[in-house]
Amino acid sequence: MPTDAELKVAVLGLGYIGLPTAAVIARTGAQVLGIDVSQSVVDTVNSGRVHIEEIDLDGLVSGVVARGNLRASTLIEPADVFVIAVPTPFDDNHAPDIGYVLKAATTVAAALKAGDVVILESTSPVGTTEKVRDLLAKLRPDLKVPGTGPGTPDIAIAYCPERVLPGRILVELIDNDRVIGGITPRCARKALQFYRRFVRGACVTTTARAAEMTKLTENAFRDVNIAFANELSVVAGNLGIDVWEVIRLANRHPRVNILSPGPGVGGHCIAVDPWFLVHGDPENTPLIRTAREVNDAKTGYTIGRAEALIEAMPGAPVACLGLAFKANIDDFRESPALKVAASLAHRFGERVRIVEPYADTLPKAFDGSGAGLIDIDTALETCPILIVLVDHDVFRSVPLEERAAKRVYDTRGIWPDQPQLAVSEVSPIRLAS
Ligand code: SAJ
Repeated sequence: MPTDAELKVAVLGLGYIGLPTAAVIARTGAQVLGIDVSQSVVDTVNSGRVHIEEIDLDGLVSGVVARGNLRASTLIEPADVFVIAVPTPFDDNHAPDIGYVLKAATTVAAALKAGDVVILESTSPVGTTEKVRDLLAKLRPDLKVPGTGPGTPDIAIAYCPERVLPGRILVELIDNDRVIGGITPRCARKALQFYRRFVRGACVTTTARAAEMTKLTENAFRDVNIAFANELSVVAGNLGIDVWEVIRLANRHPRVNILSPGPGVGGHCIAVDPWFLVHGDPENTPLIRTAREVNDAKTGYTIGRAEALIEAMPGAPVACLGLAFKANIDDFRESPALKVAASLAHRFGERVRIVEPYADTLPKAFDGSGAGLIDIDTALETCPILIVLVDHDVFRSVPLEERAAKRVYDTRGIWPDQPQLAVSEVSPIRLAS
């Protein structure tokens, strides 16, 4: 293996995972080339700036670009290690689409030479790394690929899923344990040598298929557990019981640890990845499928509860607190909070005001609704109805005296001291999928 300074790494896909990964590897002194299909992303990175918000990423990227350790391009170049970090979306039937992965592998094939290591990091259905191997074998018959017959292969191919949490990406890229699955044990060992250069957490090797399923399992575990909390919140809501108090009390049991209910599950991982498991074995995944359906249905349920509260006070202004898919980030993609707020805005028009400290303007979903963007102080002064949709710190810290007289639907449980609505004021609503 080359020294850190000699090592050439190509990272395909400069998104939420690829760009931080490229920058962290560049910080070790390696020569990193980031590849992206978007010229504007390439130009932004080459000027030392970032196109995504992530804590400390801007400083890191500007430093490694200035030192010449990170460059970006739309075109592939030879490298020692190729890391594929492109999206894996699903279609309307929840079937995974690995088209971007195969396209990236085709790009890699053009630059591949004996001795290289190819690593897939994108969340992928089980069997994808083998499909990458088969494609490379087809496109490069001059190279002996692993797992296709006797003899030492020319290249190594492995799957190593990213597991970082948005908002903590740079910390977790270094500190989290990594699961490294090789097409063969030798492939896993080659990939392990690469990750040991920048990962402080333990690096554990296995097969590519087990590593692929491990990644899907982690996010399905979280989805199932959030679904349990969301189902409880519906039952408790219909009974007029504070679900947050019930969860706090139940969690005092030494072997109970219930997650938090909310307006649904957002982001591009937990709401997507469990479907890859369901699609792989539809007849044997009733629990994982139902959890997905419960979490999706929680958004419609939240809209129904909020509408009932708003209708009970005709004409009163309503503040929706938060649009992001989770606390303290500016990411609105697949956000249940945004879906709830936009639905209320289109139904109740200019009565609805949105508070989102991470937005300068309202997203397109509000076009034509009449809703406006205001700050938290104005909301507290002017809106008798508050719908809490995101647990941003700035909302959490509003003291009781500023909200005690409000009618509040707190979908995130950020204000445990808030007076509860009487059972008679809460209309029972079915959680319909
Ligand atoms: N949520 C709840 N209740 C909870 C926890 C989360 O309603 O108790 C909601 C959040 O508000 C949000 C959604 O779930 O809408 C997802 O948020 P998250 O913080 O659980 O996860 P992500 O999507 O930001 O990141 C997840 C992480 N996976 C796990 O924790 C198992 C991260 O480590 C993965 O790297 C990431 O998915 C990914 O890229 O797969």
